[in-house]
Amino acid sequence: MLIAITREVSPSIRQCELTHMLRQEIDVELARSQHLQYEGVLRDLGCQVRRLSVEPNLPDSVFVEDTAIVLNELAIITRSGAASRREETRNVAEALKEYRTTFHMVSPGTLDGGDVLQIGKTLYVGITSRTNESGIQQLMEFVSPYEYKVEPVQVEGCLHLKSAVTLVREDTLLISRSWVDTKPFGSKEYIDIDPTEPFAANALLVSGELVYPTIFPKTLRRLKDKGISVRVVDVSELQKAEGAVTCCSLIFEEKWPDKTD
Ligand code: CIR
Repeated sequence: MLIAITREVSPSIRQCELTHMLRQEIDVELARSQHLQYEGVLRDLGCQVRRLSVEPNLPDSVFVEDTAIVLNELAIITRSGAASRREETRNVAEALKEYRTTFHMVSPGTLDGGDVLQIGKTLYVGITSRTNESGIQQLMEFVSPYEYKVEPVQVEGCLHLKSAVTLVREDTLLISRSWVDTKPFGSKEYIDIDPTEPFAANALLVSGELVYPTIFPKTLRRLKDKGISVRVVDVSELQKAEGAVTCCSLIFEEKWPDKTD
């Protein structure tokens, strides 16, 4: 069984952090209904959605992906590069304790989950305004006993590594080459986003199905032309908060036999 941890959209989402986008009016009710539809798609794809309680004073708390890295063997509670987001980890950590042994990142390390792209036993980690060297070093120390490899990746011009590149099928990456180079990822198949849709590289792969925003029709066509099966969701209001489809959930296998406590 796959678990998807999510959190209701905060009523304060209009005060969200923005780094590379201009502030636009967010329709909070519409954001909530889009988020419900997103959760519905995750359920359709076999996830048991576990929704955490709303955090009225944490504007970005719907973006749970940034608060933790969940691997089969362990979970790491991150320390966001945005000070306003550090409180978000509290009840995510509580929830994750039921499923995994958890480790906590500490100062001066910072890392956002949006900067970690897992491909098998390799964790590609974006070096961004949210993720620093100490965060990457701590991540390496937590995961190396389990034989994961951590590969730092330079990212320029966008918020997170997964704003620039995501896995859309085994060995196939959807990429914005103006924000990240293909070199660190080696010999994979690459699908380039349509250049008129700069935010189009963020896609969420769940059980072999791709969850993808409605508002990038040209890139969507490129995915379909490559034979990729896509479930579209309208997350336009969440995109105004510089979020997209990976950032609204933490998805993992419920049971992992090696959990020690
Ligand atoms: C932030 O700037 O932290 C939020 N407004 C957006 C976070 C999106 N997170 C993600 O894509 N992993």
